[in-house]
This record gives sequence, C-alpha cells and structure tokens, in this order.
Amino acid sequence: MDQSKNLRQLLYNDELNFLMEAHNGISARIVSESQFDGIWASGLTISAAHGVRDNNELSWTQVLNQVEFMADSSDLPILLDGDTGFGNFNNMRRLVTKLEQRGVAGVCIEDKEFPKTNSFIQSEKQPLADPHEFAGKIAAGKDAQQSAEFCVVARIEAFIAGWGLEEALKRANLYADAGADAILVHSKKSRPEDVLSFAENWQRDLPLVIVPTTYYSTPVEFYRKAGISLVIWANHNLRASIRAMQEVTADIYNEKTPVKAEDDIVPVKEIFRLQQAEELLTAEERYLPEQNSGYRALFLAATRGEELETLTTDRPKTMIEVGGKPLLHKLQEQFKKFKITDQITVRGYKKQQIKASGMQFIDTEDYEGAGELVSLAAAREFLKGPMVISYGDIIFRQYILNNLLLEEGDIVLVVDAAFRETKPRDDYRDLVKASRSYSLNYTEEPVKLCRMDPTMPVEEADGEWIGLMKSSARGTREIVRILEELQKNSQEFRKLRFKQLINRLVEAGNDVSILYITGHWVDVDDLEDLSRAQDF
Ligand code: SPV
Ligand code: MG
Repeated sequence: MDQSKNLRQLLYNDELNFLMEAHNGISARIVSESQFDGIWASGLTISAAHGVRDNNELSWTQVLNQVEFMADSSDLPILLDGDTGFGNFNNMRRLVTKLEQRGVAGVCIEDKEFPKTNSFIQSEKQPLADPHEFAGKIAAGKDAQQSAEFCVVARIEAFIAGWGLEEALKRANLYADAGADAILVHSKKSRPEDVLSFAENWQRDLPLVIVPTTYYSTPVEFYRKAGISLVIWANHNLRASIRAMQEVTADIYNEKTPVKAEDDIVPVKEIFRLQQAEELLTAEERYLPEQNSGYRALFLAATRGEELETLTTDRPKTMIEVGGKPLLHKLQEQFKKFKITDQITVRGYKKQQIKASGMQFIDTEDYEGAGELVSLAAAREFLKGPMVISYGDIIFRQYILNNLLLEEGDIVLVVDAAFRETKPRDDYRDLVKASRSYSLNYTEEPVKLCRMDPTMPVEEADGEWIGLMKSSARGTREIVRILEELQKNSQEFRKLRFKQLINRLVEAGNDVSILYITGHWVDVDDLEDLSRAQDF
C-alpha cells in the first residue's frame, strides 16, 4: 500500500486529521489498531526509548532502523521526525531515499542546526538554520524522492527560538517555494496564539501541521476553524508507558510479588497477540514438515466415574466438560502443543460416547471394578518407544507436561508435593515415599521413588502421584516386561493398580524418578473435584 499517498491525503483533504505518537514496533502496532489516521515517529520519544537525549545522540541509521520496525508493524502512514535532516542537503537526500525504501510515508525536518536540541529545552538559545540553506535542504529532499507522493514537511522553529510571526512567515514562504509539501509551525506556549496567528496570516495553499504539546487543552475545534490540516499528539504513548513502568516497578518491589500488579498489567497473551504469534503458528503448520516429539501418548479412560453420579450415566468421565471442553479433548490439545500427535485412548464404559478426532482407540470390556493394569495390558501393542501415560480424568497446567518431557530418567512420575492442600480428603490416592522430600533448595541429585502405597499414613508420604508419567524406550520396555510378568503370575491381575506395577519396577532394580510439582492440577473424581476443575 502506498503510505505516502495516504499521508498526502491526510494533509490535503478538507478535514482535520490526527497523528498519534509511536516510538517502536509495538507502539506503532498499538496505534495502528486504533482509529488514528497515521503515526508520528517522534525524535524525542525514539531517543528516550533508547535511554538517550533528543540531541542527535542516536545516529541517523539507528533512527532509520527503528522506523523500519515501526513501518513493518503498522498499516498506517508514518511521518518521521527527521530532526534537522541529520546533516546538510546531501544527508537529507540520502535520508529521503532510505525512508522511501523502508515504506515510511514522509519526513519532517526543522530549521535548526545539527546537532539539534529538543524545542522545549532552553529554546531561546537555540540557533535557527540559515533559511536559504534550509530551503536548499528541502529542495534536495524533494528532488531525491522516487515516488511523487512522498511528503517532506518543513518545520518552522521561529516561535520556539523567540522570533515572531514575521520571521515564521518569511521562512515558511521560502520553504514552500523550495517545494515543501506542508508547513509544521511549532510553539511552546501554553495557549495556541502562535499557531492560530500564523494560520490566520498564512496565504498559501500549503497545509499546516501543529504539535499541541504545551497548548494541549485547546479544544480541537479551534484548529478546524483555523484551517489546520494535521494535529500531532507527539509523545503521549511514551509518557503513558513511563508512568506505567514506574508504578509497576515500585509496586512489585514493595509487595515483593507481582500478585497485586498482575491485575493492572496486560497478560502475556496480549504481548503474543500484538506480536501476531498466531500467524507464525499457522505458517509453521503450512511450511514445516509435520513434527513429532518422538513420544506417544496413552490416555486411560475406561472407567465410568460413578462418584460423578448422573453426569456419567450416559458418558464416561473423560467426556465430562470442563470450561466447555471434554477432559479428553483438553488433554489431546495439550499434548499436541508438545508435538505428541500419536495418541491413543483406552475406552471401556460407554465407549461410543468417546470421540476425539485424530485419536486412536483401544477398547476393553473389562472395566467394571478393574484396576488400571487391565487397560494398560489392553494397550500392550501400543507400548513401544518413548511414552507419556496419563489418566484420562486429570487436567494440569501446561508447564507440568513441559517439565516432564525435559526431565531425565527412564521412568519419571509427576508427584504433587503439596498434596495435603490440594485435596484434603482421604479417598484412594497414589501416595509415594521418595528418596528426598520436596525442597526449594536446588540440587542436581535426582529424586527417586522408594514405593507407592495408598495406605501409607499421610504424614509419611512425600507426595501424591497425579496419574501422569513418562518413560524412555528403555523404560517402556521395562514397563511391558513387568506388566507381562504380573499378568502371568498374579491370580487377580484384573484388580491390580498402578502401584503394583510401579513398585515391581523399583524392586526389579529400575530407577523411577520423581518430578515434584506443588499443585496446579486437578483429578476429576467427584462433584467437588469437578467444581474445582471448572475454576481451574
Ligand atoms: C518530537 O516529538 O520529537 C518533536 C516534537 O519534535 S517536540 O518534542 O515538541 O519538539
Ligand atoms: Mg523531535
């Protein structure tokens, strides 16, 4: 899109239009999501965002770089504050060429000397440029542009430097003669008298631009009546963000936690949205070969969950909706995020009700009163290579799966060390004793499982297994070996639960590692759990 043409229209149409300040890619995107007509890439705020002064401390290529990011992230025309053109007529030519190449719609230069000082700092001491030299710079810029639409705005600093209307008009006429596309008349007064008197006495058709930073309280109707074309709100986004950063920094320091501050800041998701992270995900699907983590997932979902009463008369609990989605679909999506796309679910109770696209299924008829190992044995053929095995009725925060996948070890169980708070009841829980209790002290030494025993006194337990584990190819082979051994040797194999398998693995000399978490998961066993899950 030709942004220069858009900027030109803002200058030349009969309406009063507005530019909003931005100083980097993200602020440019924010302005571009608003109803504003265009963007002012302010020299003051671009400098300040870099932590330097508005005295040409940034090099012109650094400014160019910044405005390129702004152009990339916005679909509005950008008028760059080009200070004094970063040198003489020759520097101005090169500036215009580069700005056009980077999709910047126009540039405004001011008739002061390089290096400039911001107009609000000791303004009366600031020397103005020789008007003829400056007019030559404008002419050189206009001659350098490739497209007819690119806009060069000449900014008059006569009022700023303590000169009067006459000097301002004389200079503006010279710059208009040199080919400027518009005149920006700047003032430091708290009322608009400079700019209004200028507008009244301006005889040419060339549009006028103003920057009401100090006379901001003037109703914009005055500008419309005076025939002004463009108003620039020159620094407000940076000023707003400075206040916000000061407040949040102080607040988090004082509170020693961001808990309070979180309510007043955007969620991280909002950053992703502004960065258009979604687009990259779609593009990845399109351009990258389908990726697979190497893990396969097995979900155990054969039981009904009768404690959930009428909710499970017509479907198994894995299909109960939490936050608008069946538990199994939530698990499925979560695993997909980690490129675990090879997924299988063991179904039993009301198996026809379990549907999930892209999911494979294995059915077992033996689920009523059976332990989990029957389901595991049903999935025997699938138990190959690196695996993640999960109960079909749990939900957990994403980081838990992430950390599990990163954890070393042939067999790793996720164990909740905060289990006493998580579920203060005494139904069946896979309590575990470990080589070491959960502690905040960092140590390289891995935590090993000693035994899993739901009957151990709660005070003795180091945590509760949440029903989520992973195994390496070697670990999976061991699981299969023990599973088959139990199948062969146990009289009541169908009653066996995970604890028997896990304890046998340990007894057989396998290291079963533990990844401690502290909450952030729910298993949906009864109605109380379900309401906790809905809040989750
Ligand atoms: C800027 O925003 O950098 C300007 C306007 O040039 S002023 O700060 O008022 O000089
Ligand atoms: Mg400036």
